Amino acid sequence: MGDALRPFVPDFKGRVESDDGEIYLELQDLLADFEGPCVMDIKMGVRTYLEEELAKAREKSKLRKDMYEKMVHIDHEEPTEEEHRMKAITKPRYMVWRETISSTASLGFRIEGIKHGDGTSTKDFKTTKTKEQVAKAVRIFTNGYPGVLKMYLKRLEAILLALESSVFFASNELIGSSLLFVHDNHTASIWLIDFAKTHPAPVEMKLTHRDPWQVGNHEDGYLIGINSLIEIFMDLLKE
Ligand code: 4IP
Ligand code: ADP
Ligand code: MN
Repeated sequence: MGDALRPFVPDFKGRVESDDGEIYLELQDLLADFEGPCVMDIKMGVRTYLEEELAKAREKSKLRKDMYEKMVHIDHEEPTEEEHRMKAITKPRYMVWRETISSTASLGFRIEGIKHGDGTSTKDFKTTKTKEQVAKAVRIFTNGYPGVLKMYLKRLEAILLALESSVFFASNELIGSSLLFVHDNHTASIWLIDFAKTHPAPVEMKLTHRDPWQVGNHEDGYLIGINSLIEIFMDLLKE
């Protein structure tokens, strides 16, 4: 709450303890001021798993049947003969594959889900990979809401500036974190959410959030994603 990113994250209201003793963080409801909000969750970064998950998988590879099932559901040809025999794959194997069939690996972000103003929603973006495919989804998301593309672009540019001056961002690795896009007939905004897999990088390690990831450098490619999004929104505005 003391960082340059404060205007771009939900307000932290405090900790609450439920009756069963579980501790929760109470956050501002970002949808509260919207009427019939349209919502898009975009997962940021070129990598979606922690380095420690990779290290664990290398030590003792736990085989995941559920991830094999999710893989063959999209592409039955993807598993190797051995993976087909075991009917299971490791988590990093699944996560890396998901990154490459979507825009994560190439553009530094991917669309996770969209909810429209009428309440209908879709998470069918697993193979949305190219700039043109992303632009098409954003066109549908914003169709019928004049002015929101421009508001989104302005907000993205403000987020980029804040990230570049944020002490928190410079020293933390953001994995699996999202940008939440919300608009209605009156206004549009974007917030940073989901810091479940955000961790301080080793001390003295300043992250660029742009350099390619190599095991050990903790780079996440967050700013690659911001730049790609800015380019896509600029192109859409020119149409
Ligand atoms: C999911 O894959 C997402 O990547 C989840 O990330 C991830 O949870 C899941 O791992 C993985 O199965 P699909 O989106 O293809 O279903 P998120 O929670 O950010 O959506 P983690 O815990 O890595 O964030 P498992 O291990 O929870 O199944
Ligand atoms: P996870 O991915 O672990 O389920 P997230 O923090 O990404 O958790 O939240 C999941 C979804 O909940 C988001 O895509 C968004 O739609 C909604 N959400 C999260 N935080 C807020 C918030 N502060 N206000 C309104 N909606 C939120
Ligand atoms: Mn999330």
